[in-house]
Amino acid sequence: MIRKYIFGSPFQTDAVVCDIPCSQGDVPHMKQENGENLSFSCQLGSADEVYGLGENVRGINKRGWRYCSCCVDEPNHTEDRQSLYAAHNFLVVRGQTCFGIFVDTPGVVTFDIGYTHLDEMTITLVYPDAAIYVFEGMCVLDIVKEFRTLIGRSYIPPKWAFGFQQSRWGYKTEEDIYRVVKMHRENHLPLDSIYLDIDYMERYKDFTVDRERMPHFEKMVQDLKEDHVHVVPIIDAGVKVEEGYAVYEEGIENGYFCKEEDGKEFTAGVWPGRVHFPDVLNPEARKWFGEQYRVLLDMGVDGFWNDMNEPSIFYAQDRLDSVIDQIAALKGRNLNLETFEQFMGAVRSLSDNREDYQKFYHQTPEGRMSHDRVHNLFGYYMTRAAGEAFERLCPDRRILMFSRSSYVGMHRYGGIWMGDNKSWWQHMLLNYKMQPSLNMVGFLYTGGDIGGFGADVTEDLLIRWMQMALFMPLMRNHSAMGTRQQEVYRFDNQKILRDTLHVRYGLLPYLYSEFMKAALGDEMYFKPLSFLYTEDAYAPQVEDQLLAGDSVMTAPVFVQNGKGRYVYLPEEMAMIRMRSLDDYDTDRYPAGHHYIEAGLNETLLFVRPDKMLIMSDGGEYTEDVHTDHMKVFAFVKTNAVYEWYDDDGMGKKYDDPEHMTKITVAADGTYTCEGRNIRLTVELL
Ligand code: MIG
Repeated sequence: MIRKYIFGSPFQTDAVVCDIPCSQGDVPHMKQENGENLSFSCQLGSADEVYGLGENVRGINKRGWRYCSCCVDEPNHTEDRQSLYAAHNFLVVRGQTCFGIFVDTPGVVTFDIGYTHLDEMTITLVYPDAAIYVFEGMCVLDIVKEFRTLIGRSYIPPKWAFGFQQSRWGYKTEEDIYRVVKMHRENHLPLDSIYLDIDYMERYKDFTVDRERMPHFEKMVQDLKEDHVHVVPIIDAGVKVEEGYAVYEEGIENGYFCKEEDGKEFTAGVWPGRVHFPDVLNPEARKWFGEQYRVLLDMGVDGFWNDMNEPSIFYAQDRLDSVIDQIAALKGRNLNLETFEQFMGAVRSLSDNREDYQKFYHQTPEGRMSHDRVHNLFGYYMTRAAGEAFERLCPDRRILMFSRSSYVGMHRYGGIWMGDNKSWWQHMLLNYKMQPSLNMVGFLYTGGDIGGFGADVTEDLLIRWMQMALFMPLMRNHSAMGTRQQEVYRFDNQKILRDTLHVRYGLLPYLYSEFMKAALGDEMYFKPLSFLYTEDAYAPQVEDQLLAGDSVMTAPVFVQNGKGRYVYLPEEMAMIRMRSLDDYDTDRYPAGHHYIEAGLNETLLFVRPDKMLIMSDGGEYTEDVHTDHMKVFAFVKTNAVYEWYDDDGMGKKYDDPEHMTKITVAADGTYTCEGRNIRLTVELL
């Protein structure tokens, strides 16, 4: 049951794809207040749980903190933050009553979830214009599905994007790129793609290639493709201000950049120095910006990542000028506590200053809008620009696309990565917890930088992180310039990392199948235990175990020097302690709490009763993974059935029933396949 309420005159965000009639009267479950700001509150029962908000800090149960939807380039994903790169204004309250709420507004929204008062939740809108949707259902999963149906089908990447991907800010030349790929291939470390960060561009200009560093860019893309490796370049939001640079000149000529009150282009500083922002909220400008991706598509590229699109602002030109004046005035003075604070404050005020959002405008179909009013849409619309262009330019082919900033609705055009995490054990756990929250709001193709972006990784952290990421759809190792090099071939225990990677390629048929079924059915791929085991009183407390697809529960080791971990089983399960594709042991555990050993080279997987995990024999790239023979780990009580989805991984005929194969395994280990005929080796658990 979905109800829609309109407040003021909301901006059409296109988050929602279904037209539903508006309800009259009050928003159910919430008390409305029209104070200084429009707000809605409700009491929380002591046992109520609150889920949602997509990409944000803290737990899966969001209770006990205040969060803010204001997309920001925040490199510190610590507990004291309130916003990261995204605005995902969807929550589900589960308690005496179960309901969901989606606040569709592109301005800033705050969520006080038991922060000011332990037992109260208040949602406050900075601008009182919004469409608010309320969902009622029997359980969280029903509500999520209602919401997901409302916002439309999630983006589906090409199959190769489920392989292992290597990235680092700091690969500068063709030689760098070839070498990284060669090191993977030579050491039999599976790989499907390699990333280009900002250094491939000519002076950080979007849609250009630095021909000194990469003189044979097209050939490199082609050579690597022959080696089954896809090259994925970064695109930044800001367009460099430079005479003679075609993208800049065209944008100026046609008025496609965001402008200030007086009509001149708004100038910010980012990587290239001064930039203008493409006005992606203006449909014509969006189309134009999307067309630019063609330059790289024509060079053979078939994947992109959109960065800095909160948009990140190092400085606004006018503020920089005034700060420089303020600082100059301090020259020669004996700075004390107060004046030094002034100095530091002035410098700190430069980046991502919300006041700057009021200085520039978008030319939207609903008229001119201050950026501040629509701030949270920028990353979404930049990625939409690309997604719409891909539909026009290569309608029958999937292109890999993911973004840093996002809003609900963008999930139809691309995935996201979780931004600049650090090489911290805590961040591995944080990224794990984000997965189900992101799935709730439609983002299925997601993942965090494996090994951590900032700070120096340790070998054991990388190993544990790789194990944790075995089921993350976007499995990418990425790190920042200046940090310890963290490609898998840099470490002593290469065998563990290699075996883990081969396990990933073994898992691909299951992972892809579960991802596709979740995408096509508007369901969650990663679920917290409490969503499935709704009657289990302990399950809501478990935030370091997740269900990955329908058959498997994962329980990674999240602490340094951990030699195992406590695992909670809401029902009897069969464990696979996996060291490599052909080295593992198995055991059954009854429901309850268990301490289970897991050495550094071991990953714990749990198979649910009457479910199975199908595994290929592995491969060194996705096309090398064959499915004519598979191994089946089946935990059969009476009869285990698996619906296996597979397709060519490139085309878009997703709903063809040909893609489904039904595998049934009986208690004696005999099996049948309906659909494709595959040879199975059954291992009863
Ligand atoms: O402010 O392009 O999150 O993945 O390597 C840094 C350089 C800009 C931030 C991205 C990160 C990327 C980096 N970018």
